[in-house]
Amino acid sequence: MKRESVLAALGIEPISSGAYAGGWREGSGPSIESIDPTTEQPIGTVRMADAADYEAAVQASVDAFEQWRMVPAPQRGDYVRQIGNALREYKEPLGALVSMEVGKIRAEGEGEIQEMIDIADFAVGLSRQLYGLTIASERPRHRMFEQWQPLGPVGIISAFNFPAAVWSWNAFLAAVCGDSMIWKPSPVTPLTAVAIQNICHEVMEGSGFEGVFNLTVGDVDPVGAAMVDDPRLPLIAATGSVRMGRQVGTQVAKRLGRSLLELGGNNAIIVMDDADLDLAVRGALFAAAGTAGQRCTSLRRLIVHKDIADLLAKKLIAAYGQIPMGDPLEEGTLVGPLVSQSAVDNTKAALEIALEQGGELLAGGNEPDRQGFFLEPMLVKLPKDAPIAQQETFGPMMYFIEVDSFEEALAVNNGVPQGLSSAIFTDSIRTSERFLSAEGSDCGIANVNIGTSGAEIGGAFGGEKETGGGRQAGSDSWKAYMRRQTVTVNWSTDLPLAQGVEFG
Ligand code: UN1
Repeated sequence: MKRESVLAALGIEPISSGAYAGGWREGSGPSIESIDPTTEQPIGTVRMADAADYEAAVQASVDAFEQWRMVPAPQRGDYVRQIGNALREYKEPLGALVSMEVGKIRAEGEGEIQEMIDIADFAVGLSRQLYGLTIASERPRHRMFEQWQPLGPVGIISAFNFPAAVWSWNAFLAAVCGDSMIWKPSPVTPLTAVAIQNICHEVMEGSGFEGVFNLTVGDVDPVGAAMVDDPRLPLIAATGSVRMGRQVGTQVAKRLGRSLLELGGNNAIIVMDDADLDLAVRGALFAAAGTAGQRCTSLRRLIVHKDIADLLAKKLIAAYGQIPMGDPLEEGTLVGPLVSQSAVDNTKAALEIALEQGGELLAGGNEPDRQGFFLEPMLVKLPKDAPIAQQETFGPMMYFIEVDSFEEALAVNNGVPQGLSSAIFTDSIRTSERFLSAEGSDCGIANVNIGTSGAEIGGAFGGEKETGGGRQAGSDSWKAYMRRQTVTVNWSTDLPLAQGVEFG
C-alpha cells in the first residue's frame, strides 16, 4: 500500500480533529503534525483537545456509563464484535498507518491490528463469562456469592510504540465489562488514534452509546494531568516510561483511585550452554531488533553462558551484518527507523556510556546515509557489573553479558529494577524448571526457548517491580475493569449473626 493512499483508505482528512466526546468535536487545542520517521515528512495534522474538549469527553463517558452498565454484557460484547469485524476490513491501511507513524515494519504494523482483532474476539467470549464465585455461608439458609459490576469510566493513556493494540487490550475489556472510557494516545501517533476512533464511531453511531469510546489527543496539560486527578475516572490504565508511571501512580493513589500500570522492561534472555544456538540467535534477533528495539518487551540484555559465548557472538555478529534495514512499508525490510531523532541520539548516548564502562561494540551502530531516523541495531559486549545495564535504553541496543553459571545468569536477569519479560534458551528441563520456580525469574513474563517479545493476548500481560505490577489483556485481567461485590442473602426467617455473635 502506498503512503499517499493510507489516510484516504481510512477516511481521515489531512487535517483532522483529535477530540471525540460522544461525537466528533472541532478540537480546540493546538495542532500537531504527525511525522513519518522514515521520510521525516508530515503525514497529517491533528487538532488536539483543549480543556473544554476534555471536560466534554469525560462528561460524555460519565453519561454513557450510566446506560451502558445496564446493557447485558453479551450485548456489549456484540458491539465489540462489530468493531473487531471492522478492524478486519481495515487491517491493511490501519497496519500501514501504524508503520508510517511508528516506523515498524509492515508485518509488525499489521500484526498489531491482528492483536486488536484477537483481543476483540477474546472480549466477545468474555462477555458471556465475567464469572463470580459462590461461597459456602456459615449461616443456615444464607447464600453468599461474589458478583462483578462495571467500575465506571476508565482513563486510558497509551504509548507511541503500540499505538493501537495496547489501547484495545484496555478498551475492549473495559467495554464488555460495562465501562465507558476516554483515551489519551501518545501525541507522536495521533493519526492511528483518530483512525481507530473513526472505526468505533462507525460502529457505535446511532446506537445511543456513542459516548462509550472517547478520545482526547493532547499533552499532559490539559489532558493527561486532568485525567489522572479526575475522581470521575476510577481507573487509569497507563502504558509508558517508569518516570511517567511514577507520576501517574502517585497522583492516582493520592485520590485513592486505581491505576493499572505497564512501564519499563529492560528484559533479558539467558542462553545456556545446552541451548539450541540457532534458535537462540533467531529469538534474540527478533526480540532485540524487531520494532527497532522499541517494544516494552524488547531484549536489552543477552546473558550468555561462557562455554558457548564465543560461538554465539560469532553467529550473532554474522546475523547482525545481514539485517535488511529500510523503508518499513517495503517488502523484505526487517528493521525500520526509530520513532524520532532523539530516540536515535539516546541510543547512541547509551553506547558511549557502555564503551566508557568497559563495553565493546561487536556489531552495528552506524547511521546510514539516508533520510529518516535510522540506526543500525547494536550488539555491545558488556561487563556483567556495568551500571548502564540497569537502565532501559529504548532503542535497538543489545548488551552481550557473559556469565559462568545458571546461578549467575539468574542473578543478572533479576538484578535490575524492572521486571517485565524474561526468557531462557536451554534444552535441559531441570534448568528450565529452575528458571520458572519461585526462586527463578522475578518477571511478569517468563519464556522458555522463545524470545522476550511477541506475547499472545490470551495471557495476562504486565510485570513486577518498576514495571508497575499491572496486568492487561488475557487471563483474568478483566477484573481490573470491574468492582467486586460480595453479597450475602438471608432467605431464612431468623437473623443469625456471623461468628456466632449473640445480640439481644
Ligand atoms: C508493548 O510493547 O507495550 O508482547 C506491548 C509483545 C506485544 C505487545 C508489546 N504483543 O511484544
